[in-house]
Amino acid sequence: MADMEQILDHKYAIDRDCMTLSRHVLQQSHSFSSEAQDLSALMSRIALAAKLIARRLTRAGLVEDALGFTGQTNVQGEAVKKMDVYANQVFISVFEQSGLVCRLASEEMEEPYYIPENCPIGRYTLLYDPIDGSSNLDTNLNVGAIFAIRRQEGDDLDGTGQDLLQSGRSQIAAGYVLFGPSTLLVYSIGTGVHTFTLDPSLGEFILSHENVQIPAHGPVYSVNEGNFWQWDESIRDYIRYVHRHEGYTARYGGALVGDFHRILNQGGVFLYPGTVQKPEGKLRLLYESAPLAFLIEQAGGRASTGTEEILDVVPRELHARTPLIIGSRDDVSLVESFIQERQREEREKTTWEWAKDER
Ligand code: P6P
Repeated sequence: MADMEQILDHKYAIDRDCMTLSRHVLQQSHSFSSEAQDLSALMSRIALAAKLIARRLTRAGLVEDALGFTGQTNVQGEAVKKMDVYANQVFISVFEQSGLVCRLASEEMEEPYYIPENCPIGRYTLLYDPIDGSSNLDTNLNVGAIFAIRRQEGDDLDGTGQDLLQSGRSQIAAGYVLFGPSTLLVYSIGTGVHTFTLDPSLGEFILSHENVQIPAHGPVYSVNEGNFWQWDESIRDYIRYVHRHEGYTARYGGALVGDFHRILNQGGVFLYPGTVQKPEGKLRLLYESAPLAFLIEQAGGRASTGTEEILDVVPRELHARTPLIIGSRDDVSLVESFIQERQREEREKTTWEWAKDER
């Protein structure tokens, strides 16, 4: 008969493999309320979407019509990849017949998408970027999916999602899927940030890192320096600073989720500032910056436009963009200090010119 020590050894391993996403959400909710049950079911559906997309990605080079462009452009004016369309549909399909999500708002769809049979009982809206970083697809580099869940409040009378134009503080859950060597699902319902790793042999996401906390400072700065010529002088000041001080290292993968995941785990800062061509920046608020800002604050970090907390920004339209500076508390503040210094100098210059004109 096995002795107690052997039984306990098995128990740890079995318990670990039993810490699935749906069980963890209920444990984090400390409740079996209807909302807790809803969140658990929502996360399970997102996990199913992640598995379906991961399965296609791992075989994309072998599957007819999986890679390459569709020849269309999306509402962002970006060329649409076949995988963008596939992943967008996967998220829709996993929520049909769910009774959970009445409406989905996606980077790939100009207007929100309604699932009539889920409305009005469906009490939630899913906002998502189904494949983020799709420029990496054809070279087998990491891509991601980003999601946020908001309660379905108010009436979207004209179907354009005007009721979604609220700050990120109204998110009740957020996360991302990182399709890399492992498929990771990182989420928060406001009780910390937790990482799950897909075990393909089980077909389950299993808890691999609970209560992720970002260091107050880290060595990594992640930005596309090819845009240097397009940046505000204050951002150039920050880049010149890190070029001239020891202890910094540049990492940029061209896909937000992978760059963010590195910062979350190692510390540092990711920046996508406004440019001459895109003064508001490139990244979208509702389904890219706001979900990641929700996560980073839960992990002890910060997310800013440079002058405002991302989670306080109220968008004027569904696909609104914002500049994004996100990561370790001290590193985000350092970038902001260069912006504040330039603003101070500008005010002094204006005052001086005004005084000179008065003389
Ligand atoms: P750039 C991918 O298209 C994306 O939206 C983000 O995933 C990524 O951080 C950014 O754009 C990269 O943009 O201009 O550096 O190629």
